Amino acid sequence: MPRLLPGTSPETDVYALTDDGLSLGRPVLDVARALLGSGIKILQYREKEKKAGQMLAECLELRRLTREAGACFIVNDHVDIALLCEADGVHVGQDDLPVEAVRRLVGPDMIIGQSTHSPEQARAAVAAGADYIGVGPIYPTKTKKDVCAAVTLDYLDWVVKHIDLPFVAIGGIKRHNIADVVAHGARCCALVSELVG
Ligand code: TZP
Ligand code: MG
Repeated sequence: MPRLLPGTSPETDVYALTDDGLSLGRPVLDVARALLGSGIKILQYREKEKKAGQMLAECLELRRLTREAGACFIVNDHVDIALLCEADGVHVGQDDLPVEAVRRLVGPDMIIGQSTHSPEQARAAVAAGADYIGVGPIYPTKTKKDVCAAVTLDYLDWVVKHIDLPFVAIGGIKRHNIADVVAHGARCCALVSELVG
């Protein structure tokens, strides 16, 4: 089993992502403290509108808070910031730096996650050396800009059957549907608006 998510449960887990725009005016550090205080063990910093200096400052503090809480800390998009704050991992999308290039920068020990939306992308992520894949959006979501159509539980079923790599289901997952996602084999579910909002 590839390294993933130190300190987290091997059975089911909730993967929380930050989003200042959806946090009802609360600063990201306050939201993160609340998430970690309620038992979240995987936190991704995902802030699309902020400048690099602010992102680095927030990630340095989040690294401290996640370490204190024994939680895994992942930075979205920004390999440089992930390295500078000694995050556990970095998460990239299909239009970001390719996984092989990220690996050259971060070395063998940092977790690399990649978002995937199709069987082809999932297979490519495995071949490229990703440590886990994102699987989604399972349901429609307004949280992500330029998001593709929902991949539905069908793509999740395909991943469960064909991909031997940890994966995180994401996209439109809420209190009312998370049990369905878990019933289809997801052991880790990522939520943004449902948690920070
Ligand atoms: N990647 C696929 S869907 C998504 C990301 C980052 C956003 C999920 O947000 P929400 O609010 O949980 O639907
Ligand atoms: Mg990205």
